[in-house]
Amino acid sequence: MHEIPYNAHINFDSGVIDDAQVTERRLSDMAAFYHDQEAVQRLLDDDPVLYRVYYIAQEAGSPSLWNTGVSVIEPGRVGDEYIMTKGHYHLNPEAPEVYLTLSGTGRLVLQTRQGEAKVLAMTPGAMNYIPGEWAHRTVNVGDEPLVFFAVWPSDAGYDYDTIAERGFARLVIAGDDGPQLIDNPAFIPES
Ligand code: S6P
Ligand code: ZN
Repeated sequence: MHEIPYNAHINFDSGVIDDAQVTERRLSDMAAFYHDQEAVQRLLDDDPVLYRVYYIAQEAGSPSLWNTGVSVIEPGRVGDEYIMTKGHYHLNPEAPEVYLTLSGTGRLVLQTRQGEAKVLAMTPGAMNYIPGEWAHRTVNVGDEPLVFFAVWPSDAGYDYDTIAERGFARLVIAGDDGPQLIDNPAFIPES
């Protein structure tokens, strides 16, 4: 595989990478991922964009080729749940990932198929290491967009189905005193 050096520019405030590809997720793309379905129905008419991912992908297939990207998660809530990503396992459990928060305030929710769970803080400068076997979801708990850079091997792949079917063990919701971590009553463990 012939790799070509590249130079890209990230706007640290908006998260936009010039000339990158973009994936846009609206509420309708992920309605089932939120636990308050009445709140989802109330918001579906407007169908807001919840997050965008600007990315530069290498050809899939080799762990030595890395994809890079910036995710921009909008602030706000769906019911008492903060706006968040779908979350996924990598299909390749040997493909890890690194996140670097550029702006905003978030939580990185992690779990393994064996039932271990962790939640890490995301504030500007936070560097989060995600081992290959850990599912990962980011949650914007602040009032401004959560913007973070990510780098991951091009052979990682995405398993969204497990999360769609079983959910995450922990949810980040808005409590009286700010973000609060609760057990997800609808979570279905794998083991
Ligand atoms: C890719 C990496 C991120 C996410 C992005 C959106 O491995 O973890 O670029 O794709 O934050 O999240 P999701 O769960 O919708 O892909
Ligand atoms: Zn990932």
